Amino acid sequence: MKNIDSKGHVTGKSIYLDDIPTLSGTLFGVVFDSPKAHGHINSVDYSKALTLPGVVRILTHEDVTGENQIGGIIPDEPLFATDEVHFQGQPIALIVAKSEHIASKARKLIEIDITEKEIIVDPRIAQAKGELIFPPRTFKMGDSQDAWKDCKYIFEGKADVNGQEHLYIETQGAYAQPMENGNIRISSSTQGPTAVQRAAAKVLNLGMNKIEIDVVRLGGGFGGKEDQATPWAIMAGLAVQILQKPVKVVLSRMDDMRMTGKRHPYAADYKIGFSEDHKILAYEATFFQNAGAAADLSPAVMERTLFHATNSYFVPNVEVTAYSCKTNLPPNTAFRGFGGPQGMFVIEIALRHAAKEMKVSTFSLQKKNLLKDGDEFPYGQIAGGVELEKIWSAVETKFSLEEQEARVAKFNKEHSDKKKGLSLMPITFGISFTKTPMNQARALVHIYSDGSVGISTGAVEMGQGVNTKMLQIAAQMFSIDPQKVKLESTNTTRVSNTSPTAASATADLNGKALQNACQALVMRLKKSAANHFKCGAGQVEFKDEAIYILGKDSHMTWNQLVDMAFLERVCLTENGHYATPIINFDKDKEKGHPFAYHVYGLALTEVTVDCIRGTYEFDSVKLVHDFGQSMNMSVDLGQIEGGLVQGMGWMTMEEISYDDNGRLRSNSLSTYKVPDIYSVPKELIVEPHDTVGTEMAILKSKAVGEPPLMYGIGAYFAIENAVAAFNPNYKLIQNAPFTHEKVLTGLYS
Ligand code: MTE
Ligand code: LUZ
Ligand code: MOS
Repeated sequence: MKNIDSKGHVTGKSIYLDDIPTLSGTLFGVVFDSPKAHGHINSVDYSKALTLPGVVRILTHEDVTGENQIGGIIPDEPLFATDEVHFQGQPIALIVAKSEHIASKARKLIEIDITEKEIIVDPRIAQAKGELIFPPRTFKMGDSQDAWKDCKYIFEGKADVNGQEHLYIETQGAYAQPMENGNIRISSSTQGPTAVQRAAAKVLNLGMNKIEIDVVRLGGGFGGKEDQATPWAIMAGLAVQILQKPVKVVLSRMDDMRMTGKRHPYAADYKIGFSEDHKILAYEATFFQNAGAAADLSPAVMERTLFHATNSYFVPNVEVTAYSCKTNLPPNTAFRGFGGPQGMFVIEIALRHAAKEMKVSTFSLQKKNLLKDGDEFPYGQIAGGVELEKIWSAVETKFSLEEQEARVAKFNKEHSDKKKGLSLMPITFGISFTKTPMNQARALVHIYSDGSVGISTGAVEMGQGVNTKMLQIAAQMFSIDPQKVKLESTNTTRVSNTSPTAASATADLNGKALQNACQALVMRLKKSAANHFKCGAGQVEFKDEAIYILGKDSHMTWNQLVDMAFLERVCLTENGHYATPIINFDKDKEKGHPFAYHVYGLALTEVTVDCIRGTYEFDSVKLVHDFGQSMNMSVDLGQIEGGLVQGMGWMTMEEISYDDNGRLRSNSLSTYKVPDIYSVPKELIVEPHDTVGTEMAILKSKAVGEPPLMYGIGAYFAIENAVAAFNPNYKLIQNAPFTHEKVLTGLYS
């Protein structure tokens, strides 16, 4: 089954926030934000802006009817700055006008006087000064301090990895409308409708029941709308509450890039020790997470860095500590992989470092230390269904690894101006929200009296194809034509208290809730059929819209059965609930079983570096991925391809740059380079790993949203190997992304 959105997308008929027809009288909001990264606001003069014809009102913290607070995990982030600003781009006011153009013009007329304070942009400096968002955490297994004495080889170093701009095609935005009795309806481009609803209720001093959030789909989220879709929706809601007019707030690209947080940059220290036979005996790391000026999702992101600090390797003695460092940057947030990629990058750096010093191939170190079934993760979960060794041999044989290595070596011998590099990047990614209570979902199913079906879940479609998967599940459960099923928008009045669409777990959680709802309806309808045919409900079967009794076609159709049940006054609506079993995590002990399962895979990357120019092209990425039993291979392949290229962009060309004053220099698409079709590897092969899958995944089809991003880390190491092939004196730079400038430096220093 094809993605149900493909036609709408290519014909331009799919509806995004900005396609919702505006009601007459709609007003438009533009955010006035801080021009300084840290300081005390002495005064703001709105008088000139207010006199501009068409400006209706300028809302500030003084207009907030409830609490001026939007922090989700820690209440440390005001909706509008009061007397202090903590990052450039921090919202101070919302200019509401008759058009966006007028509001933008008015913004230039606002005068602000700020006394600047010390600006910190470096997480190590923040940590040294004790500027932390919350106390550090440590995951520990075995005794690394004691293990150093048993190590034949020990290596220490530093690794840095930059952030990443989400660059969803659809920028942040919301459209709010007044309803009767003070109720407000907000269409929001959010991954977390309930997060928006909860925060809006707090700021507007209303019950959550008075605020309805509706989401049709997003033009991409990638984590950037898990938490950070909230302020714009609340601003629109607040303007509605005060002005009783529909209000739309959609950020321009540059406003979006300046005001919103990104993937967290990390700095790290590591120490790794090996036995004589190259087994990792101990690993220690300290992570300095650049959180920005407020917590946002940083505590959860930091936790996942610790969860994935040993990537796909078994290490008996581990001690990893992370600091969430408060800096004067926009609060950084969720981004595909959610801190996991940063943790994995550091141990891959450590392995590369060790391989260089030990004069062995990185591949041999990686392979020798792969996680096996029954191994314990530093957080206490016992690894199950580990497929890494099988996947490794699959890559060796399916892609003739030795031949490829020989071919690359030959090429490098024969060429002096171009060099090729290879890398292998294994991934192990835990599926579930690491905060156990978030692993629950609900679905609402209506069977209409004509036999058609409408389903609502808490899942938000953002391009990942979750709606297609939901529709497939309902059609399969009822054994009806998918054309008969309609997917409703994600709406808090139909499905409440939802977890955000995140953690790659959306299809699992919402799909299983949907299965439960459908199952209850199937049982009810079977009972009606059994009464009619005077048989047991267990003898009734649904097959291709026909009702079978004891394996024989009864000549009653699905539509007829539904109609009959309706006339019998059977309830044709059901709400399904699902909560992931087994999982748990004890934060005091930092031990538990947080993940329903893990996703495994291995990517083989080949790059050619132009050693005159410092440029590079990716010849191929060939990977073996553990889909379980994919329920929709075309959707899942799309996720692998997109995730991989997004990860490659992060590791190669995407370079977020803030100056020492906290000003974003990479503030538009002319200064922030992202992968395009030419960046895609010339050859891209995705081989599904042959496996049975797990019952914890929906229809045994494992979560696929985030894991493939981490294959992109292989791009960094492939480039590095090519550079090292050119320059025997190459010193490891240990700093991603590996931009062309860094390649040139590496080649000629
Ligand atoms: N794919 C597309 N096309 N657009 C997106 O915004 N977000 C990613 C991933 N794939 C994203 C995407 C992220 S960050 C996550 S967590 C998952 O999709 C969320 O959806 P899922 O839980 O249904 O996999
Ligand atoms: N969001 C979240 C996530 O709140 N918790 C998580 O564990 C998570 N993991 C990945 C992506 N988003
Ligand atoms: Mo994805 S970072 O969980 O939105």
